[in-house]
Amino acid sequence: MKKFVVLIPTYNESLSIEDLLEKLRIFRGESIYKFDVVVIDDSSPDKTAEIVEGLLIPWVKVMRRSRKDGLGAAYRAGFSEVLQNKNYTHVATMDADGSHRVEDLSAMIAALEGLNSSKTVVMGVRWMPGGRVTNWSRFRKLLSLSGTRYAKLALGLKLDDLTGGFRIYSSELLNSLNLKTMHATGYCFQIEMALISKEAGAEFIQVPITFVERNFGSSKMTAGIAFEAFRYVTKAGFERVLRMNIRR
Ligand SMILES: Nc1nc2c(ncn2[C@@H]2O[C@H](COP(=O)(O)OP(=O)(O)O)[C@@H](O)[C@H]2O)c(=O)[nH]1
Ligand SMILES: [Mg+2]
Repeated sequence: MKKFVVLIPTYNESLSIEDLLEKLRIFRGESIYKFDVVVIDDSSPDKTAEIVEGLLIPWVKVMRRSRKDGLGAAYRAGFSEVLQNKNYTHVATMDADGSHRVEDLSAMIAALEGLNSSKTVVMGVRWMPGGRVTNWSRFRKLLSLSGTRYAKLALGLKLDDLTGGFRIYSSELLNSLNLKTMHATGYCFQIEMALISKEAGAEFIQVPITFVERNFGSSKMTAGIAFEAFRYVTKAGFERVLRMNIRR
């Protein structure tokens, strides 16, 4: 029997997190999978962590971190924490702001049935037939689409949404990765995870999702975060070409 834990990184998500947890509570009640949730909070000044703890939901834990340290660092710390619990067979990741819909999570869990390997990644994908983005500015759409296309080409990854963070990893895959050698702080983390998962021989399945831009709070995306991803992909792409030439 599969046992899931859902990781939700938060920074100033006090206006969204309760709604998401309520939707997860309803889904959990109907599902055969009694998953746990870990909210990874970077000491949000808007007291996101205190709000979640105040809800006193037995299957929801808060992992408090001392300062805002980026999405990548939060996820790496979250993975290390939950992998200590050997009961978890799968780790799902999703945003706190309502952009990742609980309805799509159930389709992603169902997609696991079609996988054969023990090292697996289910990718929630906006840029494939059936996938959608609502309420996003043209600029954000362009940034996400061109970022994915560039990374796909440079890194030779046959995946259609490399910057999104709605995924399910098998614990066996995560345990085989050396998370300590990863450096990405921002959204580049998602690209790096896809790349090292592929290098570890993971089997991927893509599930179309509808990404709904947040109604409350604000995005933590910055030009610096986008540039970090561009620099990472360019460097990793050159290294890949060099390796291919050496092998010839
Ligand atoms: N713990 C933690 N979470 C973060 C950090 N930056 C972003 N997040 C969370 O990551 C998720 C995605 O961030 P968001 O700002 O919505 O990105 P966007 O959807 O690309 O605009 C949200 O749940 C954020 O609260 C961070 O530095 N630390
Ligand atoms: Mg968002």
